[in-house]
Amino acid sequence: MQLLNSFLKHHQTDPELVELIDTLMIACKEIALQLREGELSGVLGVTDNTNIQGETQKKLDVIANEVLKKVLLLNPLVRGIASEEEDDPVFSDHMDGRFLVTFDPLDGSSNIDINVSVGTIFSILEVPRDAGENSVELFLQNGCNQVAAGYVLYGPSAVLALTTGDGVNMFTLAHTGDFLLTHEDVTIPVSTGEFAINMSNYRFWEAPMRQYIDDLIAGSDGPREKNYNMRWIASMVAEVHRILTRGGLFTYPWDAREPAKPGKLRLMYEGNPMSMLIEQAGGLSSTCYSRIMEVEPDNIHQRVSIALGSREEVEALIKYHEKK
Ligand code: P6P
Repeated sequence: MQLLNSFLKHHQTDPELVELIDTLMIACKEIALQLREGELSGVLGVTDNTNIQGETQKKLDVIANEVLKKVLLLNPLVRGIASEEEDDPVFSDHMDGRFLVTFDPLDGSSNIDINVSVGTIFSILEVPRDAGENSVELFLQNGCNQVAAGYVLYGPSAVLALTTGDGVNMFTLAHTGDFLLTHEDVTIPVSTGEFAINMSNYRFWEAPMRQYIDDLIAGSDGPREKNYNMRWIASMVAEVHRILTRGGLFTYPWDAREPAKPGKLRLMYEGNPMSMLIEQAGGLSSTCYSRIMEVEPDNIHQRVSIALGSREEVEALIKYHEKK
């Protein structure tokens, strides 16, 4: 089994990017250990704080955020970080740092207290060449500018899914503390019979989304002429991992509960990194109207409607919205 570090070097990955990924994995290993302890180390449950998203922070949200922030800001390659759990970007002392890292430290954290899979999602950008002083503008780059993206899924096993722009590979955390290559050149099946959506929001969706879901549920009796299965884990990392592993469609579309927001999920540290992984594995990732990685951000915490997964299924969903 090949070690993460030697795999990246063997594939001529930029040595500074390799070093940054190693740093990220130091944090993720610590998070994995804290999660494994669970109730035993008193890290479950909530804090008295609410983050900028308006969500009650879990103890482990804060722990994961602090671990990632600490190790990244100590690395001279890192100019700054942006986190779901931080109101504003946090800059290091390294003004000549080459990279910016955005992350959701513990995605799906509503699942922690029920012992269901959660994950860390990360996206790596380079500081723009013409960058001046530290400002949020340094981060406001579209998803095509990402130099690397990935997640660590803390499930029955801890698995890193990583792309540096040359395909997707997965590495499993061994008891030795090493990430070992376990899935090389991951490719998403072009078609699928499985979709993931939170059905309780049905009445709030746009008509094309309701029609699309109605037709999936109609199965072989309906216009799609095949039966579908449904999943909803309420942990995007777990849903995307399933899709990378066996195909599928995941969507969290715009809904009328908060019509001013384009969607629930965040572009910079959920939509973009997951879209890079999905596209690098041969899938598609869309707002239902346009490619997510081409959305120009104007806010570090901006939200986006997401539909991603098996190419043919995302294309079918987009067609329902074109008819609109
Ligand atoms: P809902 C987790 O909070 C998250 O950001 C994603 O990981 C997940 O797919 C979604 O929200 C779940 O949202 O509305 O079903 O709880």
